[in-house]
Amino acid sequence: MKIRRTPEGKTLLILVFLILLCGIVSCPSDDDDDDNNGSAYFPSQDGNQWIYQTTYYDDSTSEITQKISGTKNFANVNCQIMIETETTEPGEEQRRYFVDSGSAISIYGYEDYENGTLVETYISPQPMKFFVYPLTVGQTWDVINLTNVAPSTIWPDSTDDVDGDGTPDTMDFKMTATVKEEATVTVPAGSFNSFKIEYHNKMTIHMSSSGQDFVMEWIQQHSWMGPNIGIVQEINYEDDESEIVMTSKLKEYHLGN
Ligand SMILES: [Ca+2]
Repeated sequence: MKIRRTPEGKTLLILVFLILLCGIVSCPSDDDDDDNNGSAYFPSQDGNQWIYQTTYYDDSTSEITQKISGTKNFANVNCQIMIETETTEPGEEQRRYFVDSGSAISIYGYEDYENGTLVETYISPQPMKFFVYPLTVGQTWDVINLTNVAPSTIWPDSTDDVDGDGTPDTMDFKMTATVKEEATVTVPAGSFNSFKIEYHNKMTIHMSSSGQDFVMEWIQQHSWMGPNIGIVQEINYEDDESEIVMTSKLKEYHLGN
């Protein structure tokens, strides 16, 4: 998903999960072996496309299209490109850069375009491992695990002086993924056997003013991944599960094989 502001303007808190969404949907690579399970789990062939019905916290709706299209050397890594567009934001496009290692899908960053002009580039301080595969219920892994970094390395729009005392602060940030269950999910595109993955964040800000740590933990998102299909459904949260930011349900998909 694109970077969006929540009602409270907590851009930083939702930025990471927005990046995630793309990686989750698919992530191919040139060194992908046609015989491995990755291509079965993640239909990552060039040209594959998914369309989602999305509902936001304010009940507004839109349609999001994600398409795999080409490759690019991004952050010195040969990545495949996932292009996302949204009906409510004509002219805007986000290109996300992924690698499929054969056992994991990682996102390296993204570029935002407006009417064909590059307006923002984000390189993740660490590749973000959104999937490992094959998925099994109960497995868990670190998506990203950063220690003592400047807040702006994770959230480009964030100040590095979070407590406002004139001295930059540092933070730790860890996102953990856990496969919660295997279940059948019904969306407009049909009913699919899926794995429900929970993405949990823990953020620790080391405040220079007090020497204290500010710690925040929250569930950022649930994704239902359908083997051979892609992301079937996704729900993103604000601070916890009671505050839904957006829900996306698969409407149609076009997979070449
Ligand atoms: Ca400070």
